[in-house]
Amino acid sequence: MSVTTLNEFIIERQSDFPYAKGELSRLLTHIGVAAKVVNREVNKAGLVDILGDAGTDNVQGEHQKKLDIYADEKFIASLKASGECCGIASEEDQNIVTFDENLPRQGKYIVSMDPLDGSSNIDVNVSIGTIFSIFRRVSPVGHKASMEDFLQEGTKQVAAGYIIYGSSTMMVYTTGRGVNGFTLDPSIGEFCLSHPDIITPHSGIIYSINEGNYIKFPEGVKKYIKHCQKKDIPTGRPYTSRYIGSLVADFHRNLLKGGIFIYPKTAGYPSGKLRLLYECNPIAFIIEQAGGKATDGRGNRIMDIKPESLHQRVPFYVGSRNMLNKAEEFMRKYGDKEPDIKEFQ
Ligand code: AHM
Ligand code: MG
Repeated sequence: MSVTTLNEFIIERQSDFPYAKGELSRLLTHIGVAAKVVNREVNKAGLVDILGDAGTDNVQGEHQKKLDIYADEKFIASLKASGECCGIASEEDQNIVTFDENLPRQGKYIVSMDPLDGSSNIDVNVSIGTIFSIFRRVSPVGHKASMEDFLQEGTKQVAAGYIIYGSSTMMVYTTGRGVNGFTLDPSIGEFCLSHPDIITPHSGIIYSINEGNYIKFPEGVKKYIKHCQKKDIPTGRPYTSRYIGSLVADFHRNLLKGGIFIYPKTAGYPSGKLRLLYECNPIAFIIEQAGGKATDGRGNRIMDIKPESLHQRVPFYVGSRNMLNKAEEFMRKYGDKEPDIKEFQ
């Protein structure tokens, strides 16, 4: 049986891009290497003293776990070493990371990433992930990366993907020519092509949303949830509710099985919780390449939103096309205004 490793696949696909010089390929390969290093630590999280709070807060004011910091450092080091990446935006860093050395400044790409997403799940052995989004820089090569490199619309992404550290570890990515998934074979230490040309079902039977926030949701979302729960045998309803609380894991399941994931705006999170640059845009690129859809629930395509700041949040509706269309119909009909936070204080 022949196996295609991630590195072989990346090189094979390089010729998809007529003027490619292997730079993006090198960048992707370095992401794969960092993923393996992080995977090793995630796997032994329960064994070593790396588990637990680092005692610092990240820019969102959320508590950082030690593994978040470890993953952040490893991905930054690997991207820098690739020589192809001139700057990084990370959930864990307030400002963009730029480099003084000549080699990375010659890099033509920038990367936005969430090095370890779903980190509240680390110490309970639940799947977590890394999410990344790659753009060509717009600032001149040879200089430091600038903010405008990062504030590009998602439509300009040249590649995006995620790594899921789950019951097995996988890397799923797109360069705009479909979506492919690779499973890490721990015995040889290689990501092997296991899910070629992923297409998400047009309809599904899974809805994923944090229903603990129900009373804080806009009316349209409440009504859509009730729609999902209502019996209607021809359409497969009632749908089943699945919510891990780890975006990569919730999305990965829905991508393969069909479903909808929603993190709407809520009283308390008037722009939603998830971050446009390094959570929503890369996931949106993947779902569109797999035949699905990603919007803000108001008919605006996520990848068309012009980012205004590095850690910008956006309401996020992503998944199977038919389910997205139905959810948006409810939003139009019943409204997307979140209740006033004062009601809950
Ligand atoms: P994080 O980046 O701090 O880990 O937060 C993002 C996570 C996502 O993985 C997940 O979809 C969401 O937060 C869950 O939020 P909630 O616990 O509010 O449902
Ligand atoms: Mg995150």
